Amino acid sequence: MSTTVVSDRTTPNTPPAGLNPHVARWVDECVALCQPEELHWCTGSADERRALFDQGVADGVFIRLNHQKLPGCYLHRSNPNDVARSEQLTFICTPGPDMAGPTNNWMETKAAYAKLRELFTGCMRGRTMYVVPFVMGPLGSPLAKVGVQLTDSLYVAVSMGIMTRMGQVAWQQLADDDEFTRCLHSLGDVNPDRRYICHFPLDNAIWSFGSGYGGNALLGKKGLALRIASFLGQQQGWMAEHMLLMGVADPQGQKTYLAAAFPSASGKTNFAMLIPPEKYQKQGWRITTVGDDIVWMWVDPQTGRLRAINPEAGYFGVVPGTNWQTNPNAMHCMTHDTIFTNVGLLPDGDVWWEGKTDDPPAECIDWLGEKWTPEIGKETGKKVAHANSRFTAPMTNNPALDESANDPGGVPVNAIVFGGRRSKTIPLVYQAFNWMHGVYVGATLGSETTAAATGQQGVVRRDPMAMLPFLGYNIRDYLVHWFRMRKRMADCPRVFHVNWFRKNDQGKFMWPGFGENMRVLKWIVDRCRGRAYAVETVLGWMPRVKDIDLEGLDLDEDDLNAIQQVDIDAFKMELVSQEELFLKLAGDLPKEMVFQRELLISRL
Ligand code: OXD
Ligand code: MN
Repeated sequence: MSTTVVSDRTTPNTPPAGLNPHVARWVDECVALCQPEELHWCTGSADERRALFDQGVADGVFIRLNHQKLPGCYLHRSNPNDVARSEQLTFICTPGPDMAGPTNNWMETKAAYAKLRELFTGCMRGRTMYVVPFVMGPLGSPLAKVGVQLTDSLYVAVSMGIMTRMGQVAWQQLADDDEFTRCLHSLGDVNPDRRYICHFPLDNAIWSFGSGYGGNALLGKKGLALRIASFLGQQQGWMAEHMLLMGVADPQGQKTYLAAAFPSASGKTNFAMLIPPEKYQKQGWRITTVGDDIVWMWVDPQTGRLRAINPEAGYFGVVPGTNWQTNPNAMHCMTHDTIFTNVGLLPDGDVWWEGKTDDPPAECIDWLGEKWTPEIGKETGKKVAHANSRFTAPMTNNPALDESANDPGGVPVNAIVFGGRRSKTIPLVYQAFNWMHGVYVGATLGSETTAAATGQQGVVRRDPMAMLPFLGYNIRDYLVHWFRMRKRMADCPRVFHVNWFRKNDQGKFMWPGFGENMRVLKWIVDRCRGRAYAVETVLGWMPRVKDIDLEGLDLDEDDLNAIQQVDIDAFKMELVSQEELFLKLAGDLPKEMVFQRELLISRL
């Protein structure tokens, strides 16, 4: 860990003129607690970023990549025990357990502060504390929120500069207000036994100790923009969701915006950056990205329609499997000014991960910093990159960035899409009958677990609205909030469910996915615009085979029928497996959920 004096290289390293007195007081308190050797007030300037990278290289936090090939790019290797979100160590801290609800880990507020204070005491001795002011959301947006993160991780400070609107702008947005999220973070000794990610929604505060992993340590992201914001949204009548946000321009030039919730590492970034097949491009279809992970939505009082912003300013995407075929826009994003975490290092200072190219390199250094060759890989089963290795890149690197990505007024939401990672039972696409049914579809979303969180992979778990790990309060109140949002809207988005991951009996994916998802997207957009036909089924509205364009695909109508097949017996089993969620909610199940389940049973 750094013990160098930053102020030599990144002056001025003093508090900004006219520092907000509430910030000043809180920083003083945290300095007294953590006892850092140095304080670095981040300004967000390009000079500062360069200086921090230089220092990171000197300290061994970063490896400078080949700047001829990858200008401004760096590699970071994390502690091998710290490569994913630690859901079992993530807590909602409130006076009583009911506020946190049955799906969250709960700690009593005072007990949590006492435990954490002990850990934070003196934890930054000999280290630099970075003061990182940031804004979540376009500047001036009615929903934009300011946070200040104090951290002893240079990697975290630099990453926050990519993922948020960081620096001077945050002081301007905050002015003299006391309303900012107090985010305290320390790497501690990166020991999983002393790792706690604690949220205090009633205090608008997050304390994270013992991890440098993005989802645990970049506190603007999962902590502020989802857990704290979901709580604030419920109190104030808006929504914070684990969703991508994309625009679909049709050949007439009309844009339809979709917000889509898929669980972690299940293709949100790929879908948000989709490039339509050539035929569609020629017709004039174009996809633009507003965001790939989080949306904040509110009802415009003038129109009664749902609008949304992406609170983030960058992407923290999974790299394995990403290449110029599967996601060219993500590859563009990574061509400059990107931090790669836990990927392989090639002899020429480039990077590699499984799936980047068909053939592995003859030799490289793996994510653990050890020599790797295909022979070693075969013998030991070791991978070059960690399965949850990541890229961190500014959204301005994306050639398909939506023109409204920085618009404080956000974009209208025409459709909400829920999607799981399901190898069996769940068809490619269907549309919910209405909003209330759509909420039920989202609430009962099931998905196979991935490497984005520690724990067993590939088991189906219920992940309501893909928010299970990110809810800052009781799931009962969250579902009621979703149902009640209907009353605020004069016209509400159409709701859909998709599954790109269905497999046949041979274990092969039945649908090609990636850019070809455009074919499903077109049906969704046409449904929103009243241009596409659908048949009523037990699940909802479904396209007929002829409503999905298969031209140019290696699939015939029978294949599509198989992908869309609804097996009633399998669905009855699906209902039984939903009981896992219903039992957790027990007596607290919102009545709308019970009614929707009864209706589904009666249809089956
Ligand atoms: C993420 C996640 O990193 O959901 O976005 O884990
Ligand atoms: Mn996510």
